[in-house]
Amino acid sequence: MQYSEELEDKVKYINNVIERFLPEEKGPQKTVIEALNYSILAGGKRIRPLLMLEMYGIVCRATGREKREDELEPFMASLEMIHTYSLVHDDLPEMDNDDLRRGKPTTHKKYGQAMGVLAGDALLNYSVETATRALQLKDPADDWYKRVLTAITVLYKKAGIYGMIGGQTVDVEKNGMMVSDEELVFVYRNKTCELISAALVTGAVIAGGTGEMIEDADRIGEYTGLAFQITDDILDVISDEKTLGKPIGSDEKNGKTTYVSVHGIAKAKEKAAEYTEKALEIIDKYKGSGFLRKTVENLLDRKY
Ligand code: GRG
Repeated sequence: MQYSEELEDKVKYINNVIERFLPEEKGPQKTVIEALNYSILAGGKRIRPLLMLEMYGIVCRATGREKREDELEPFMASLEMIHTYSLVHDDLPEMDNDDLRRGKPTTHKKYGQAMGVLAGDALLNYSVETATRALQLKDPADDWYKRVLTAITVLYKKAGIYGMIGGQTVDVEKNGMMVSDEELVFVYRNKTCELISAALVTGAVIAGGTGEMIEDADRIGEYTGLAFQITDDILDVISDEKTLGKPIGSDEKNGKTTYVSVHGIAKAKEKAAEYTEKALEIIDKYKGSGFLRKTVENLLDRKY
């Protein structure tokens, strides 16, 4: 099968998983559930669940553990909920104040600001409710509870103050200021890389990977995340609103220092390629990692 067909099948499968875990739109709280479902079903590349799925398969192969994708499903859905909440809150007037996301009106534009805040909160809370459903999947007798609790610890640490929220805090506080290279890397590592690492590490943990495999997953995430964020900075300058599904020039509008504003497009492309190469070096240690390799390579040439 061609890479693009395989990708399409996998994204279709991931979308189906996400839909299965979403709450029913009923009850007096129906509006917030509608806003939650609207935000997560608005589209998106589903990169994080895809990376999780690939790392899970690679580590199952390396450890000889039977591949049972159903054990990963609550985590794929949960991580996409965390990611979506971060986008919903990032778009709020108090943050980036954007009207368009994934080609559709942002959640607060469609449902109002209060529902925008609540839908983000609901997504984060529901992500925990979703991840903990994994506990019901298997008998606790084997090491299943240990793997699930380790994965949950990884997910929420990397999404929290020592991860994504920490990076976003510095990003918000430094808005409109020149920042040093060191501060910029801190923001990128935390705001972007930690959630990408969370995907890969969760896949490795649920597959019962060794310490070395989990460490490798974390490093692949860090390098892929740095390349991903620099590419995001480039697209914010060179793409267009229709392709990107969100307004371009948002970094400049918000007075943000980015790798592109400091070093220019050519150097940014070089740096993103360099980080991608570092991720590929680790990926190539593993048998059956061809699809992950191609995915990480393709992120460099993505158009949105
Ligand atoms: C509000 C706590 C909080 C955090 C916000 C994720 C984030 C932190 C801000 C969004 C803006 C931004 C540039 C984030 C960096 C990560 C990134 C490039 C997100 C976009 O991810 P994609 O391209 O989006 O995977 P889709 O729509 O494809 O899922």
